[in-house]
Amino acid sequence: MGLLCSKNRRYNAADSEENAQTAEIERRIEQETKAEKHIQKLLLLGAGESGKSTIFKQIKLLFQTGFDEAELKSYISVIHANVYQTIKVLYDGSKELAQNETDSMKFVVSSENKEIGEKLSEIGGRLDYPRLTKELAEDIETLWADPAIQETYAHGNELQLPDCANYFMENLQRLSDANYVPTKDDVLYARVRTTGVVEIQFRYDQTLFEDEQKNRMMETKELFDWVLKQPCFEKTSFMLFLNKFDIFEKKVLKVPLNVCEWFKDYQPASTGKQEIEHAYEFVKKKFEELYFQSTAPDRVDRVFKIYRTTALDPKLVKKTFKLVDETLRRRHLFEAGLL
Ligand SMILES: Nc1nc2c(ncn2[C@@H]2O[C@H](COP(=O)(O)OP(=O)(O)OP(=O)(O)O)[C@@H](O)[C@H]2O)c(=O)[nH]1
Ligand SMILES: [Mg+2]
Repeated sequence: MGLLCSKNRRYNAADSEENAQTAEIERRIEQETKAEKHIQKLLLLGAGESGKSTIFKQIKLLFQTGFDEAELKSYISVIHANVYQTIKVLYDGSKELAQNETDSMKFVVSSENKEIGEKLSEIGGRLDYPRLTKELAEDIETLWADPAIQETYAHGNELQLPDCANYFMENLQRLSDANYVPTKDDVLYARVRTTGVVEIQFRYDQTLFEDEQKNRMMETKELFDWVLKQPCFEKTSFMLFLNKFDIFEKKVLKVPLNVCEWFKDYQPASTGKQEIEHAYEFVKKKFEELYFQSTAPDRVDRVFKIYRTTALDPKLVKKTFKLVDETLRRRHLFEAGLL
């Protein structure tokens, strides 16, 4: 924040001074880039399923080598696994909802689809999944179209349903082709749990896969607060990505933000796009407050910025990373005494 103040002060100064300054910064950036002196290290921390791996994939696609055919093909088994996991969660979920929900009948799968459901649920529980054949894909399509499964899907936040569910269910024919090669989008949607990485989330009405009692947003809050206080991150800049904005903007109009304990003082102000902005600004402010609880406002050795992202959207990721890069380079020059 201090950095921004400093930048603004200079921008208020005479134009010529500003131009000379900008030219000098650009010259230095170019020089450093050529000398590869300016290497930014990025550590992505976030709760499970928040989109860390997806951001890394986008970086690879946008700024690095992309994926060759062999790499694309290596995702086939993961994508097929996602299909089986999805249909199992939905079928098992429908049985559970049929027992517990008040309006239970709407979750009961039609008798002719029950057999398909049992078979697919068994496959989905295996450690090794078979390759997705045309026959299996047709079974899955039939079950997916069952009204009870669609009702269950609408209750997805109560189940541990992967976000890629709808996308893969809509593409079953292509996915089961004998010569199937995943597309870039398929790879971005593919969901594989990364191990060994500390697990941010923008989900306020879901519990954690790891702990079903724990709300995902509360987990994120605690994680962020913890990270901010760690001595090893004392001088680290924080770029907070509030990811899955696409899901947030749909959800916020249906599920009030105040279902989450941290947001219980939230009051909806309007409808449509304005309400989305209002809700987003509220969440953003909560994270800013949290940040300033552990960082004095006049600190200039730590930068904190918040971005709304949709990791699946290459244009948005590209734009965000350009802004992040610019911020970090400025910080670097600030430290070097040039700003
Ligand atoms: N709709 C939507 N889906 C997303 C977004 N970002 C990621 N996903 C999907 O969410 C799922 C989980 O994303 P990952 O990148 O695997 O999450 P992660 O943080 O690496 O998860 P762990 O490795 O388990 O900690 C994948 O199916 C992604 O395609 C987003 O911005 N919008
Ligand atoms: Mg991951």
